[in-house]
Amino acid sequence: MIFCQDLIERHPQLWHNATHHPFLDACQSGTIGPEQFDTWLVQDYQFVVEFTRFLANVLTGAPVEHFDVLLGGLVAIKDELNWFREKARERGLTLQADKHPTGEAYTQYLASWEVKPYPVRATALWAIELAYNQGWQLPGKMASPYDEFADRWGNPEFTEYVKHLERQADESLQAASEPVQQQAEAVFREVARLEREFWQMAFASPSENFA
Ligand code: MP5
Repeated sequence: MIFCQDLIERHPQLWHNATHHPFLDACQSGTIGPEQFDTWLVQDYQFVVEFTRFLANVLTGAPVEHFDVLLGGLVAIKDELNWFREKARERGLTLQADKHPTGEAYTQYLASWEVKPYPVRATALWAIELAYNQGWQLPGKMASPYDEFADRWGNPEFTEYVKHLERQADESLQAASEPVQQQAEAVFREVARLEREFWQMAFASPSENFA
């Protein structure tokens, strides 16, 4: 028997590293470099495009009782994609950039999880959303213009959405076999590792990137 919270308790360091990063601290203090932030923005847009496909895929495996929450997520992601385009326009960025190898690796993992049993996909979805929900909130109130970004993933409605995702993942995990629960734990660990690498990719920009 495993619950989502058990996964965090079993891997505290991994989860801490996924949700705390100098990139986020620099957004909080307003000292993040424009290149670092822009790298994150462009690469995260690319990630969210693929994540939208993943979310749609999770819906295809879900019991009908889970549709409400997932359809709400799909509606919200439509607004989010448009919001990314608007933010890119404001900052004079093109979103047509190539994916960085780190983002490419993450989206390849996402695609590979699409064939996993529903409880594994539901756990991955919850972990990915929780990583941003916590990561953007933990440093405390962010400097402008980064406060708008922090609010997107830290606002009370998004927090509530993530709790619903947790409930649904928990429900599906309770009915899952031991091997499926083990797969969910393995995917949770991958999400935590990939989230950390994604922050690191943006923070290292441009020195270690796009050479
Ligand atoms: C999310 C994200 C949250 N935008 N980027 C990464 C690397 N991880 C998680 O997903 P969403 O769809 O923006 O809520």
